[in-house]
Formats: sequence, C-alpha cells, structure tokens
Amino acid sequence: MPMQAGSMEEQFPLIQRLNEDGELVGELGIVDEQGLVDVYRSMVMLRRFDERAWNLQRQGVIGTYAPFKGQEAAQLGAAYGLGARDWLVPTYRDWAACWARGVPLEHGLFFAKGHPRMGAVPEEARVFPAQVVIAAQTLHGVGLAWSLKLRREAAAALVTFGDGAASQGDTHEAMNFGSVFGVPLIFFCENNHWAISVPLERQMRSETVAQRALAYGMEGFRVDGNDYVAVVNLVHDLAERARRGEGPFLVEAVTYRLGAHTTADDPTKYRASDEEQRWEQRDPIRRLERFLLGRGLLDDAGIAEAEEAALQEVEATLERFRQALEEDPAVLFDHVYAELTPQLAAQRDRFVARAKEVEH
Ligand SMILES: Cc1ncc(C[n+]2csc(CCOP(=O)(O)OP(=O)(O)O)c2C)c(N)n1
Repeated sequence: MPMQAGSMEEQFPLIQRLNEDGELVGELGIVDEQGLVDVYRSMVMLRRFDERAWNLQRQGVIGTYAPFKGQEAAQLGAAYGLGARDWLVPTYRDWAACWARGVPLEHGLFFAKGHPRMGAVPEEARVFPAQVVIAAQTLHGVGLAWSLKLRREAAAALVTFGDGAASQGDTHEAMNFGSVFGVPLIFFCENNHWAISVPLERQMRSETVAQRALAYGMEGFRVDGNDYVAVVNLVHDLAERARRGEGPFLVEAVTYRLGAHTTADDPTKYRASDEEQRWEQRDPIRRLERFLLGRGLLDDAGIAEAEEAALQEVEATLERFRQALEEDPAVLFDHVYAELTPQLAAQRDRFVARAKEVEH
C-alpha cells in the first residue's frame, strides 16, 4: 500500500472553477463570458470533427485515428492558456490543442492518412509535429524550452503526454533534466485514465501524477481537466511564471477518454460501461453548456446555431483535406528538409519520372 494514503490528494487538491453542474465555484479569471460562448462553439465543432474523423477511418479514407472526445477542455485550456510566442509540443491525440494554436484541423487527417503534409505545421503556430513515440516529446519539449532559455526568448513551452507516458523513462529523464536546468516548460499530463487497455491503477502506485513533481523539485498541480476555466487560468499563470524563470512545472489534468484509444481499439473489451457513463456526466461540453444556459448566454437557438456552424466548419475542413489528396505525390519531398540533399533531389527526380511512366 502507498504510504500515508490520502495525503497526496490533500497536498495536490483538484483545482476547479466550474463544477460538474456547471456552477462557478471560483473566479472566471482571464476568461470572460462572451469568450466562453466562443469556446463552447469551438468544442462543439471539435467534437463533430472528431466523430467525422472516426467515420472516415471506417470508410477507408484515412488510417488509424486517435479520438480526443472528452479531452476538449483540457486541450483548449492548455492551448489558450499559452501566449502567442509560446510553444506547444503535442501527441497524436491533441488535435484540439493544435487547432487552437492555429494548426488547421485537416492536419489530424493528414496524420492519420500518412500524408506528407502532416509535418508541415504552420510556423507561426509554434507547434511541433505530433509525436506518436510515447513520451519522446517530453525530451523534445525540454530541449526546446532549454533553447528558449539560452536564447533569452520571453517564451515558454508546454508539452502534453498521457498517464501511460508518465511511466515511460523518457518522461522521468525529461523532468529531471528540465528541473535541473530550470527550463521554461509546463509538463502537461492529460490523465485520461487509460493507456490503451491499461487502467491508471495498473499504471502507477502513486495516488496522483502531480505528486511526482516533488521528486524532481518542481511545483505540481492537479486540475479538473474537464473544467476549461480552471485549466486555462492555471496554464496562463504557469506560462507567465515559466517566462519569468520559475519553471518547469508539472500539471496533471484529470480527464477521461470518452471514446476508444484509436479506431483500432474496442474499449468494451476492457472497461465497464458504468465507468463510461459516470464520465459522460462530466462531459466538458455539457458542463460549459449548463453554465452558459444558466447565465442566459446560450439558449436552444444558440445550441442549434453552434451545431450548424460546426457542421459547416467540418465540411470546409474535409474539403481542404480532399483537395490535398489531389496534390502531386512529389509533395512527399517538400516538407522534410528545408533544402533537399543531392541524394534526395536525385530520388525526387527518379520518383517524378517513374510517376509519369505509370500515368501513361
Ligand atoms: C515508445 C512506444 N511504446 C509503445 C507505443 C504503443 N502505444 C501507443 S499509444 C500507447 C498508450 C499511451 O497511453 P497514454 O500515454 O496514457 O496516452 P493516451 O493514448 O491515453 O492519450 C501505447 C503503449 C508507442 N507508440 N510508443
């Protein structure tokens, strides 16, 4: 048994501002009511996109896709808490966060398609390409943040990782190294309770992920990851502190993966439906909706309008995706190196010539 059961949950209490019933239990902080309506509309759109991506895999249009359903508040809170000059270092499940930083949503489809454009992240978004090697991005995040520090840039970085990744050696090396070098980084764990079929209690003996910060001499925080208001305020505050040289920090955003691990997974084989139903009640979108309805900032017409706008945005995203599929396959060579090596340039020429032959 862990020592002093209960004490860590007391030491790292769950930070909440909007409770499960959509009642404000803290300050709105950096967000305003109208801004929350926009965030609600974004969440609805992202949920519809996520569902659509799932269907595209079933239709054979894309390959494996990892849905973020249920994690919208954690991801938008993390992304919108950062400043324009800060950086996001994401995983394969963070399309909502990437989108909020300015990466077009079709990048999630490019990634699932293996389309070469998946690595061509718009530079101004300050987002790394999505990482699928579990936890590797924590080290990249430390390297990036260290470079920001060495260059004296007034910028911070936030690296996301899952509860499963929290057990990986890379994460521990990254936290130790990052802490020793005082890098301006937020380690942001999206604790969605499952690493494919491995539940949190089989993942670690510690009560919380946040408490691991103690071992590395960092400050750690546990935040309700389904509470957008709490997450965005916490990240905003920590990013500011990180820019002042007080980092790194560890944040555990307690959330839940409402969908399957990926389109290649069937969670009914390993988790109980009553657990899923419990977390459905805490759905971040419903929570925000309840708050906005209660404040008179949203009504049935507003909800219907959000759905309509979501549909249009998702259609526009799919259209851009389809157009990219029509592109010359030689785009494969465009986004790996700024300048092709002579060998790659030769390969490209052979590829183009062969493609022409096949066409005729
Ligand atoms: C180094 C490495 N080992 C194993 C895998 C296979 N794998 C893909 S996702 C995953 C579970 C990750 O769980 P978690 O970190 O909790 O993130 P989540 O998928 O729940 O967002 C594993 C083991 C991998 N991609 N990389």
